[in-house]
Parts: sequence; C-alpha cells; structure tokens
Amino acid sequence: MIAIDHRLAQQRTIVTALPGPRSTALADRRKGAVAAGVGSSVPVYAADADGGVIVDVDGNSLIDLGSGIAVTSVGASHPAVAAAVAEQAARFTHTCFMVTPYEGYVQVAEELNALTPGDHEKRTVLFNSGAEAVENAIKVARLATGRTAVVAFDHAYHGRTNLTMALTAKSMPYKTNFGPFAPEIYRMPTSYPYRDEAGLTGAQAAQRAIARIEAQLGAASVAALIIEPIQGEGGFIVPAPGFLPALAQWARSNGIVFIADEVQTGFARTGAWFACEHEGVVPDIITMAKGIAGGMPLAAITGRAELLDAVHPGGLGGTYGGNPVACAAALATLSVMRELDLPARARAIESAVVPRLRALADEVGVIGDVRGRGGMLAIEIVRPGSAEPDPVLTKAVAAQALAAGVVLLTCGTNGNVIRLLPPLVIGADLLADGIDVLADALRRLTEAD
Ligand code: PLZ
Repeated sequence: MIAIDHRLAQQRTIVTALPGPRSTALADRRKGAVAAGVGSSVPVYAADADGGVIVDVDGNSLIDLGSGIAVTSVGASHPAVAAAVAEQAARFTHTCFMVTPYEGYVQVAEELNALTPGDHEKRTVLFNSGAEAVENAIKVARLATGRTAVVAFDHAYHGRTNLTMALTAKSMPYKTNFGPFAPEIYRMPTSYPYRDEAGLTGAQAAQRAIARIEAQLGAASVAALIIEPIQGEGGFIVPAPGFLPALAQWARSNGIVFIADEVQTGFARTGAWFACEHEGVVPDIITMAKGIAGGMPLAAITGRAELLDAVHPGGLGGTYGGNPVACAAALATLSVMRELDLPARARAIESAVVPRLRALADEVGVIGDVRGRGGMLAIEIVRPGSAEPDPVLTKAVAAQALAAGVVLLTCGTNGNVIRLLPPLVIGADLLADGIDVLADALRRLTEAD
C-alpha cells in the first residue's frame, strides 16, 4: 500500500480514560436534549477525524475501524472532498433539482451509470439516505412490473423507514413496537455458509428460497427480489458461491426485478467497485449510499433505463435528493477513489488482516467464523467448542478495544459479530495496531473465563 499524507498524525494516543471528561459531560448534556431512542455505540464525542483516526473532544486519537458504518472510505476529511464541498457551498447550497436543476446531479448520474455493473442503458435517481434509495427501488419495481410482492431475506437490513423496516429482518432494536409494517413483503432463507447445513452449495441455497417463493407466492406475483450481496447489519454474511447468480438468473427468467442493495458494500468497500461484481451478477437496480460522497448525505438508485423511465414524470424525487453540495462531494470522492485505486487498497486490507484473524481464531477458540471481503471483514464470536452465539463477549471485546483506543463495531442478528470497516485509506501500521488491540482484548477476555 502506498502511504498517503494526512493532516492528523496517524497514531493511537490515549490521554484520558475513555470516555474522557468532556465526552462524559456531553453525554450528560445530551440526555436532556436528544431523544433516548437514538443510540451511539461508541460514547466518545468526535472533534476531528482524518484518514484512519478520530480525535475526540478530550484529545484522544482513536483508530477508526468503523468508518461511520462504511461511509468514510476516503477518510472523514479528505482535502479534495472538503474543497469541493466548500467551493460548491460558496456558489449555491440548494435550488432543488425538481425546480432549477444543475449539472452536478447529471454528472453524478452519468458517473454511476458508467460505474455500476452491466453495460446496458441505465438511468439514475439521487436521494438522501440508503433507506430512501431502497424505498424508491421498490416503487420503481412495482410500477414497472405491475406486481406487488417483494421478497427479502433472513438477516436482511434495508433501513428504518416503514417500508424498509418491513424489509429488515431483525426485530430489536429496528422494528419492535413500530408496526404495523408495510404489506406484501415476504422473507425467504438466505445462504449463510457458517450456519447452513454442511455442504449446502450456493445453488442449493438459492433453490431452497426459489422453491419457497414459487410455492408460497408464485413467481408471477413477485415484483422484486432485494438482497445485500454481502449482508451487512445482519452479520457480514458472505453467501456461498453461486447463490447470487442463481437468484439473479431465476429473477430474470421470471420478469422479477433483481435489486442489489449495495448501500454498505458499494464503492470499493469489498475490493471491487460493487460486491455483485465478485460473481459477475448484474442487478436490474442497484441501491447505493454511504461511501458514495465521502460522508455527505447522498444516495442513489441506478437501473435499467426501461425500468426507471417507466415512471411518470414527477413520480420520483424529494426536496433535497441530489443536493448540489452532496453531488460535488460525490464527484470528488469518486475521483479520489479512482486515483488511489481504493478497490486495490480494500484487497490489500483483506490480505493483511484475514491471516491475522485466522491465526487469532486458532488461538482463542471463540471465533466460529472469519469472513468478509476487502475492507468488510468480520469474526463471529461463539461459545468455545460450539456455534452458540456469544453477544456478551462480543460486546465486551468492543468495549475493551474502545478503552484501548480503537473504534470497533459489532453487528449480526444475534449481536455476536465483530466487524471491521476501516477507512480504505488507513495506513498499514495503524491498521496492524488496531488488529493488535482487538487480539489483545480477545486474549484477555478469554483467559479470564
Ligand atoms: N441498506 C445494506 O447497510 C444502513 C444502519 C445503521 P441509511 N446500514 C447502517 C443503523 O442502525 O441505522 C443500510 C444498509 C443497507 C440500507 C441501509 C439504510 O441506509 O442511509 O441508514 O438509511
């Protein structure tokens, strides 16, 4: 990996207890101002961030292995992105693309049409959040097919709005007591190699889902099938090879819109521009957000021209969708990603980290599975000698890592997965230090058992 110059020192420096006094004071203040329903997994308040570090309000420099949930792949303050934002904000922050359009939106659409898998004619619409992109992909699929049923999968995460809550699999904390949910959503088994019966191939896992869809719904009633090519919040689940191509093929031959939700996996994160590419899958519609704009809120759907153009004028939009500042950030982010060859950096992260995680698994006996691709890697934490999820230990590992200055996120339907999502610009030494901290935390907590 070529070293990149950064504004902030790329090192872990702890000067107070974590959280420190200023973070603790802000946490107290927040209680009286911010609704309790909004959680923060890391109780440390950010003051500055760059490359692979977040500096908190107490002056601690933490290693960022979360990228704000897979967003800041180019870092949280890349100078090219910051300059593009400032320059656009100085000209105009908003006109509303539905009122007075501007070039940046068109340019982002052109770039996404060229970058996403498949060389068919494409169209793009821009939105503000991943959930909004997913909602709109479903709107388009229903309108274009004249059908209503939508198939989602076990362990899926697609958002927190009403329709996307219905698509999301996990109840607590996303859905509990927030119903009723949108109708016509059907959940099918996914491919989860670590937990599926041994030897189940991707094609067989796909057939298991397809047989159920055909029996319970009938293919002809299905508008869309939506899936994350690597499931994110559900546990960084990489399906068995052949699963996605078989589903996509079946969808194609039954007139069903195949939607790849690449909100978390997109934009170089998995070592390809999009995770679908690892298996040559070409989705009909792809949903994108997170990494697209270096931290500015922007989301998109890109899909077959005949699907997207089927919608009547005025049928898609929103006040802020494709905000000009966010578009400027996206254009700068995409050019930085190309210039630094972030897909290659993601693959280098995988090569550096996976052998260490495998060695750690041999050593500590509580890592049931090491998986992921590129800069989207995970370990599944289980009770020794079993596959029983251990969310308590998982949480303790993240807490110990934080105490030592590493921001580490968990995920998984059972809360027992530690996920690594470093900024893709992170330096090799800083990354290695972060993995050392994770390893130490696991060693210490398993020795204490
Ligand atoms: N689709 C695949 O990963 C967002 C959610 C964190 P928004 N994932 C992080 C949380 O607890 O809210 C996500 C995703 C996939 C859709 C979404 C939704 O994206 O930008 O959060 O709406």
